[in-house]
Amino acid sequence: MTPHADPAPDAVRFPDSFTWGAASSAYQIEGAAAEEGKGPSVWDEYCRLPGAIWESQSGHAACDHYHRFRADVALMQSMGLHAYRFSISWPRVMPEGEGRVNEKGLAFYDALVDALLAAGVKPWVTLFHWDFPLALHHKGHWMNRDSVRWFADYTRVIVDRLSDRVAHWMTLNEPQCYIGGGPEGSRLAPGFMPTLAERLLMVHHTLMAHGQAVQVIRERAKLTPSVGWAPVGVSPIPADDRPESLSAARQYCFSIPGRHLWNNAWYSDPVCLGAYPEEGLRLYASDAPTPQPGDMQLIHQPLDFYGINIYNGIPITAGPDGKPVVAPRAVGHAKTAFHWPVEPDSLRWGPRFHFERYRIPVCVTENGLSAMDWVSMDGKVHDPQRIDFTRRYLLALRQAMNDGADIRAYFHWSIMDNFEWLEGYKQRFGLIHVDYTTQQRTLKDSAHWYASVIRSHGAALAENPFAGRH
Ligand code: GCO
Repeated sequence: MTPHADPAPDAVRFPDSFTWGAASSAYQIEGAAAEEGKGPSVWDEYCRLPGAIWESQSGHAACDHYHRFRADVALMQSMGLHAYRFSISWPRVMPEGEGRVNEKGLAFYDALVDALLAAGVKPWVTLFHWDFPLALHHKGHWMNRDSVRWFADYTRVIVDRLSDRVAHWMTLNEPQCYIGGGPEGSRLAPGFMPTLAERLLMVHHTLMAHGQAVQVIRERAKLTPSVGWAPVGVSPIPADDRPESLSAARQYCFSIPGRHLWNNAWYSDPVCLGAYPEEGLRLYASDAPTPQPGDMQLIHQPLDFYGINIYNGIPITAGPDGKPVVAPRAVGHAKTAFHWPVEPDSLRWGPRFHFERYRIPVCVTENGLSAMDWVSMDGKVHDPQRIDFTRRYLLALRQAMNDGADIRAYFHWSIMDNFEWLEGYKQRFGLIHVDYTTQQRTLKDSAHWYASVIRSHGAALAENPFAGRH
């Protein structure tokens, strides 16, 4: 990472209408995993599998947010958050995933939404953030075309109960991850290893479920809804200033780089353009599903925003033929505690490329880092790297807006330290530190700094947050 001069305040101020938030997901923070009628998800079962999760940890207790949400909302209010992005646990509301509704589960989200509104924090709801109902997994998971109906029925229950107070909706979080984006499939729950053809069918059904959920929201929401989704973003970064590298990076952003599912366009083109990309149809060939009449129209529903989760990027340069070439990163480049590269320009180019292709307003629905945070002897949690990281990424996002991209919101991942899937509690992403033994919350220095950024509509990004320190 290189130092650079502090920008002028008016050069970094965001529009007053810009939404500043923070994010979480149900399984990662709620706990109460078997309480008050909640049914099991694939994660509840997967965490019992020996060796699946670091030190055999689980989301069974997590941050106990289910019981502590009022105090947590008060902390969000103290930070001046405009909005809070959280997910709803499908099996907490429908224990078998379909049919029976658990009133106590619905009542929890009712109370959470009311607490947020009373605190002046807008609820942004993600309907699915990986915690697939175990009972439906046993009926075929996303492999079963019935999953489209299951998800639509679940969406209807939530919209009927909450849409008089919730106006912002995301259907799916990161299908690239929960379907198994990597070449070897997915080590995430449920931990099965379908074939490429099976995973491509699962993607098709999950995209259809997205589309039908959008229809349900638009048909039944009481408040006029703003509907989007939250895929992960593969974010190429031009590795140099040559125009051909910019073109190569833009091309790479929507390419299908291999016979795996870690890409943008195989998911986002059907959703935003109504068709699978030709490059993918050629590459996946007979493994690609054959859409039934009406499938692609169902998937291609109008969206009000394109949510995108971006943490880092891929440096791309143009080869002699102008085609994208992945450029090497500098030896010793900056990394997070998760060993992810720190690449602020991913938050310039990822949102910009997606806006240029789909012409839908972009919301950054996740961005943040894991750091080695602990409570210092003074009782505070000093996390200068989260401050510098977030400052750099937000300045890059502001540049995307100067480039002409319509960016509407930023949700920091995460509001609090939480269960980081296969890593258990080893990775701390939170603006708020959680002591998992006592459940004590401590606002980290970054939470106080982020509050100043929100209050100033971004102008505080112009100030060196470490001025005066040696
Ligand atoms: C994801 C998920 C989050 C993660 C976060 C850090 O993007 O993988 O949406 O649940 O916890 O991104 O990995």
